[in-house]
Amino acid sequence: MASRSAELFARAQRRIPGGVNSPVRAFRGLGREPFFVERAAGANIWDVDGKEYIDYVGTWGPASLGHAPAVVIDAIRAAAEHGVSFGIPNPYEVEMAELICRWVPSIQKVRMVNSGTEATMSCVRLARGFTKRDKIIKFEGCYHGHVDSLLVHAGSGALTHGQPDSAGVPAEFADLTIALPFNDIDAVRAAFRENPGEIAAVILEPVPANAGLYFPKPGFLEALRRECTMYGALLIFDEVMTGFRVARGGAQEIYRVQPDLTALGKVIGGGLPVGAFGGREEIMDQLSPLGPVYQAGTLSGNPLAMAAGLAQLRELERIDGWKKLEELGAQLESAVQDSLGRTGIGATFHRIGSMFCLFFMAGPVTDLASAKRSDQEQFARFFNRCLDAGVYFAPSQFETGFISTAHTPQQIERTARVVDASLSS
Ligand code: KE4
Repeated sequence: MASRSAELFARAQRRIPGGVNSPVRAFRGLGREPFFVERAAGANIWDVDGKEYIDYVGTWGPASLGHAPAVVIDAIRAAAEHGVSFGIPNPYEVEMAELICRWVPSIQKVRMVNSGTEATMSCVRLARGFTKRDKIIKFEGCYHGHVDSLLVHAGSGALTHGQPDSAGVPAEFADLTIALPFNDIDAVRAAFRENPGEIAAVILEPVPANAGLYFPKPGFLEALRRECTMYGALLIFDEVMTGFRVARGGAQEIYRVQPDLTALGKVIGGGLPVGAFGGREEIMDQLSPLGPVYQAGTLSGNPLAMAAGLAQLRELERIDGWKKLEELGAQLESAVQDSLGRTGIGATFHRIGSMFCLFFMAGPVTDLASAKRSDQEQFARFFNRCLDAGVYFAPSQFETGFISTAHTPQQIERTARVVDASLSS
């Protein structure tokens, strides 16, 4: 008899393109159909056929406290009793803005939006309005959501599905985007020299996590900061994934480099649709209604989303969640490295805090080109073995895994045994 997931997927494909509302969920290239989720709690998810998994996707990053944490559920319930949406300024928005500016010193003013895509899109428009320039530098493999001008050499699902340059983006848009290899500061310097006075901003994930996970080389972020300052371009950190996850102040706290604008999302919403962008006051004040750069949103600052995000962020601070995430991440890394040493498999494990990725290639992995040398068939076999054993990793070599504070050392230990068996078979 067909599983309920299979029945639902058959129905979904008749009415939803590819049967999914976001391509990364399609399990393409894995030789299996996606499962459908019934419910999630803590570090676990259950599919509609009753199978339980330890979850390392965490709804792609937002679930830093695990799924459905009581503090978030209670906050949503309390807020909902006073109304679900207003379209009118509400106290939650002020509390969220004050918290973000307190935790991320480079952000003097911030505006709420409803997704990471909106956050990066708004950063780019604001940078163009502030500098009165049109060109943007991005890096191959970095993914900044499905913004037209940033779907050029993009990562994440665009990369997984072989569309790093999406159809439907006019050449005129793409021509204004200069895509360079990550970690190549000479290429950045050359681009600035070849486009004098034309580059509005450089946008990047300070820790790229959408082509698998890899890191800025020592000095790279500092050099970008200097080049942008020298040429009058804005430095934009897309911290939709790293914000509030790798540290309370995000990657910019760890690497001590201050961007001019920061895009945020995921963790900030406690699982509800939230994004935000912020930065220097003189830049942010170019936004309507103060300035000429228009940006808006019916549901921006939605009270339920703000209440959920505030509850999650405050709980992370109360329990020093970042310390716990580091401990759990280190436990997983130690076990995986032991397995790699014992099996002799040419694979590269990268981790920062609770974010991790296992590349099926010997390394080093420092940019998209090296990440793409991974053996995707070996990844697919590994992913399927782990899933069959009840461990759900991100369903693509070009994604990143996430641990939550709800994961226990015992679950990490069980995961390590599943990983070891999957690598050994
Ligand atoms: P959303 O529009 O999906 O909320 O955020 C876009 C985005 C922006 N910047 C970074 C660094 C991101 O990682 C993302 C979205 N991440 C993907 C996972 N790699 C979301 C999963 C999906 O597309 O379904």
